[in-house]
Amino acid sequence: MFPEKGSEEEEVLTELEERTREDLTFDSGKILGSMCTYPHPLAVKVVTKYIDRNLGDPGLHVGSQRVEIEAVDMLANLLGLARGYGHIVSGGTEANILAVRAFRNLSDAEKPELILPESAHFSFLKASEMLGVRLVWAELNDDYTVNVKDVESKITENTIGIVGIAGTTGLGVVDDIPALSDLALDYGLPLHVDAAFGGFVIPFAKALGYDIPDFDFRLKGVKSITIDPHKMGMVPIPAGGIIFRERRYLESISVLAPYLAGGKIWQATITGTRPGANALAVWAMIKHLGFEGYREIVRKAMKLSRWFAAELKKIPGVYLIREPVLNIVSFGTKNLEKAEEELKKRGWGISAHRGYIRIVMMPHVKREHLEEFLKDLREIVAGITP
Ligand code: 0PR
Repeated sequence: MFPEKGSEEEEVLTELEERTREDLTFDSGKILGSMCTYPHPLAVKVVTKYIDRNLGDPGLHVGSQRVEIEAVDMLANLLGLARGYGHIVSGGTEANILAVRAFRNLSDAEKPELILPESAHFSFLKASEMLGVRLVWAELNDDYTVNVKDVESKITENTIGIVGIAGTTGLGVVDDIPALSDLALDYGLPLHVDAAFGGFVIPFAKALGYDIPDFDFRLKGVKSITIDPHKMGMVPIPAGGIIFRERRYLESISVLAPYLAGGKIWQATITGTRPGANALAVWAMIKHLGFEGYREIVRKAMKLSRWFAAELKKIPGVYLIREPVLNIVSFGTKNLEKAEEELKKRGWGISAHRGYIRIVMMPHVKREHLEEFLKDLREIVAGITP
């Protein structure tokens, strides 16, 4: 009910504290299955300080707009381009929708179709429904990468583009983007890479010597990339990223907003009013951590994931779905549903709804949390009869 009278600030805060008591928090170390984390303190400071900035009316906040453009350029730079065209958006969902929208708008296909791996994130279902683009699913190989031959066999005159994934939601697998890029170039189609998760991992993991396929704009067929600062970038939600190789993609999805207080603009994002603070936080985090800072975060996460995968293998009745590629480890157990239920009862923030349990080594996940988890898992699996 909408209260007639207001309450004291203290009272409101106390009630919220009570009401959110049952939330799991990242600092508890119990959230192992999320791609979010506790944001970096600097990013929190920046968001608080610039909370009123609205990039939906950039003419009012010209400085913030310039910072957003620079943040996009720095992301483009990380991904192998000197200059990129895009935005800091609400998340990977919006970024993927914008890419599909651009591909559709630039195509003259009568019944637009998008070819994407069976491992693609559900955000493409939303894009499909909203944009009237039919999804054509490509099969996966035994290692859960997309089968490039199957992708090729599904290209028709209605194909508007191809999607590859650099860090799948379930397993953190990186598709053979170089092969997809070649295919896209051969057929004159744009390739979108969903690196919502992997974008802030792969460049650093590669620098650390991990053997991961190329996935970014260095491959000429790649025309757009989703890269989310609110995942491994340590920026508060909402902060997604969409980067296009060329300006025309962004132009193809821009609509005119002629009357804004700050003046007329062309707007490409789905959201109108949107947080400038988070875009500033993306910029601030990149400036603050630099390549080296992110590389160290990724070093720890990758090392932890390899250790964790090795520990899992020692548990009878537990098996890896595949060797980890990034800092995601997914495993199955005998009687998985029961194991999930028991783990949840012990307070663990995990899900087994895909037929396995996914553990994401986000920066808040420490070895001691995983040791606790392994202890519980061992007990639970030992107690479950097949
Ligand atoms: N693309 C990929 C490859 C993703 O993994 C995700 C999100 C998206 C796009 C969409 O990003 P947004 O959620 O930012 O729109 N993947 C996570 C997942 O489905 C999202 C998530 C994050 C879910 C934290 C739960 C959670 O606690 O697992």
